[in-house]
Amino acid sequence: MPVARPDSSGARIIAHVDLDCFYVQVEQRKQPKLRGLPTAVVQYNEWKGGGLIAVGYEARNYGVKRSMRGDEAKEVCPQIELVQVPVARGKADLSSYRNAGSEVVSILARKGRCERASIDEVYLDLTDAAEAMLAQTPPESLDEVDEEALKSHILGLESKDGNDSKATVKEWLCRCDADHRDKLLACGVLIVTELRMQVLKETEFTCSAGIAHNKMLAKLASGMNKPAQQTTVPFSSVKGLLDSLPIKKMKQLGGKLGTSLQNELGVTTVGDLLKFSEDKLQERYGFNTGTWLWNIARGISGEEVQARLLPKSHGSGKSFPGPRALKTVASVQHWLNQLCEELSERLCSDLEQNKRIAHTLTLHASAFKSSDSDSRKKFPSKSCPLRYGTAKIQEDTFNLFQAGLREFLGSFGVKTQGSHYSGWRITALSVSASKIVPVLSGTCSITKYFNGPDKFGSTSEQLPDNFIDAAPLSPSGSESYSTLNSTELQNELPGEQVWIEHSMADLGQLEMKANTWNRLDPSCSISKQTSGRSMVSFRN
Ligand code: TTP
Repeated sequence: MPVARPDSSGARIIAHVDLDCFYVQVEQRKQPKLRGLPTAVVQYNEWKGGGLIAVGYEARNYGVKRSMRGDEAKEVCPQIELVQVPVARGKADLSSYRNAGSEVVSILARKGRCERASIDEVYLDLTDAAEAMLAQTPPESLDEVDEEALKSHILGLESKDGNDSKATVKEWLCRCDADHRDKLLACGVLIVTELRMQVLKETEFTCSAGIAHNKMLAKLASGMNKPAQQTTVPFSSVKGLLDSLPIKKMKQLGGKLGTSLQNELGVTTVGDLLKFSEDKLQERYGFNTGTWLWNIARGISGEEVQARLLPKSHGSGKSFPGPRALKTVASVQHWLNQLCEELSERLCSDLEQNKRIAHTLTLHASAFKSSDSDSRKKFPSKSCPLRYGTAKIQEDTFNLFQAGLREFLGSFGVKTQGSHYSGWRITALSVSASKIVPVLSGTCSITKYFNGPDKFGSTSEQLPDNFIDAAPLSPSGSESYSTLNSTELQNELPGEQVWIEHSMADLGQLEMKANTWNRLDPSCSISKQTSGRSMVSFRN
């Protein structure tokens, strides 16, 4: 459930930056001949031309939508260019998109605290940069304002006296009589313009942005004018914005909570919430959620921009819809091995590049019993401490699968071992690594991560990963960047921790030398730097 956080005392300047038709832009950069042409990216699945996962703006003008398959898109736009998602290990490979997202993040992070919210979305806290600009070069002191900044949308601002909109925007940005909040916001507009132009220059990608006094409003604004535009929400226009905003469009209200507000309180827009007292909302939805609802109706949100450039978890998944559902243990093991290989590679590069180590391995699956395909029973998610090394991850994941399958079949009263009963089908598999923390400098601490006491018997905990969330969006590989929203939490399958026996008894005595790393994972080797810090390198 959403949690209310008090609004911070001073005015903040928060931006939400969202890349436009992201996968399409990445593919167009790879193949410049596609630029300007109606283009879409399709999933790795040949059926009816594959499902569209990203649609370029030229194609949208012809009526092409993400919900279509390639064949349908060709009907509405015969000249459409369909690009297939890159493939590796028999499944989609999202690494080029992930890396492209990282390029953008590294540029945006130059101006303020930066939180990577998804593969192509970033929140920025630009308060300090805006305060500094206001103190040194306030917009009112500028003779010229960048043309791109003048194209900004300022909510609630109307052209007057026959002025064209650029002149009106300039006047708003450079007002001497504006209050401190609006002056800071004007600085935010100029800073975000500069950042977006820098992203375009360095990466060739366009992005859109929302600039406001909190994350919630910035996120709402960034989608209002796309592509390659930015929208600002002055304090004075917050009420107008929320009054007409359909309740389900609000972040965290797209799911059950939004439906409950609609059905039980007759709320259709966020503004309708203003009719209810905080007490009433608390009485109906609990203390925290009640206060949160009362706050969002007024555009209040104290949620901080977290300093986070790296994902909170890594995941690799694949779905097997319809006739492709898996029905043998061997086929499940085959695919788990592929997924684990990808996960292990990503864990190793995270360790190498970012010096981070993951602690928890989780398996999620979707399944049904062949004689009972309508059943709502869910395959239980299972977790265990994560051991580095592809073979170990594969072994542990397979054990998690077997534990989950036994429990899943048990829920139907089937007492047999999963491998001896053939009446099950698997329609999706996903394996993820979470609880990722920095490796403290020094070899001892690295040893601790591999052999520490928390390796076994750790307690059951809720994990930030969520198959329901991650798999349908990008069944091929996911990264979780931010905390789950309420809908996701309501759907979340907590990963149950499973005790797995390993022959690790000797690891405690191992010294952290290069050959030690080779024993931990033959695919990783370690070299000692002159500083005494350890570096992991990888042999292919
Ligand atoms: P979005 O930001 O939702 O969309 P977009 O960037 O394609 O377009 P827009 O300009 O409207 O923001 O998603 C980012 C990328 O994530 C998208 O390019 C492809 C991928 N994606 C999926 O793979 N599956 C999905 O269901 C969605 C929504 C996105």
